[in-house]
Amino acid sequence: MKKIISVFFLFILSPIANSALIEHAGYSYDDTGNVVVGGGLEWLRWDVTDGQSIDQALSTFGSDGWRLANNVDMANLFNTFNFGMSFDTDENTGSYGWTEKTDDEGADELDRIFFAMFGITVTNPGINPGDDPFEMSAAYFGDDADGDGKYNDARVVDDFVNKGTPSFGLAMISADVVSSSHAHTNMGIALVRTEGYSVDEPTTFWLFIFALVALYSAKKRKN
Ligand SMILES: [Ca+2]
Ligand SMILES: [Ca+2]
Ligand SMILES: [Ca+2]
Ligand SMILES: [Ca+2]
Repeated sequence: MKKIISVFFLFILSPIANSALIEHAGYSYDDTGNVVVGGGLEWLRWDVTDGQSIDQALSTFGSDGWRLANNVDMANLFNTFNFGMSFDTDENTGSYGWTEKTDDEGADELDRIFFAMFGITVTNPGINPGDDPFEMSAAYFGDDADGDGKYNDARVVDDFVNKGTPSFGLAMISADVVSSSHAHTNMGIALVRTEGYSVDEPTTFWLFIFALVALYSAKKRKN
């Protein structure tokens, strides 16, 4: 019985023991899952919905409490990450800023931290061998409060080399880019839900209760 109990505790604790927490500016990501937490919201990693349209992503994940990130959510995320300029909350305003001007690919670079949290939605190798590849984490999002059927596009791009010419990394929000039925292989969908919404917690809770009951009956038998 003791052995069974130990196995149970190992099973319960293993996801915690193996996980690594990535943190930046109040946002955190436990790399055993698909959810970034920050600013009062949970964000589904953008590579999870890579290649889907807004309509597809909402029909797949909407029942788990996910909704499309609006322009305030996205401006808050990009402004809090602090890419070096101010992003607008208006759905008809695009903005962009440089994230880096030199290439050292350090894990502490803003683009690398963002990729680690939200996932990379496209990697294209350079045209020449040894070129720094094009890497991007990108997603469609938006309110469409003006009812024109157009949604927005957010992307974080690492510095890369294009036909021998170096390009800077950047963070960018573009306005009125796509309809809700448009899908692109390089783009995910930015879905958010209220922080604390979790479908995993009940499972962990009941496993914990089960282990406690097992412990109690083992003790009782011993006595
Ligand atoms: Ca518009
Ligand atoms: Ca970089
Ligand atoms: Ca619109
Ligand atoms: Ca690079």
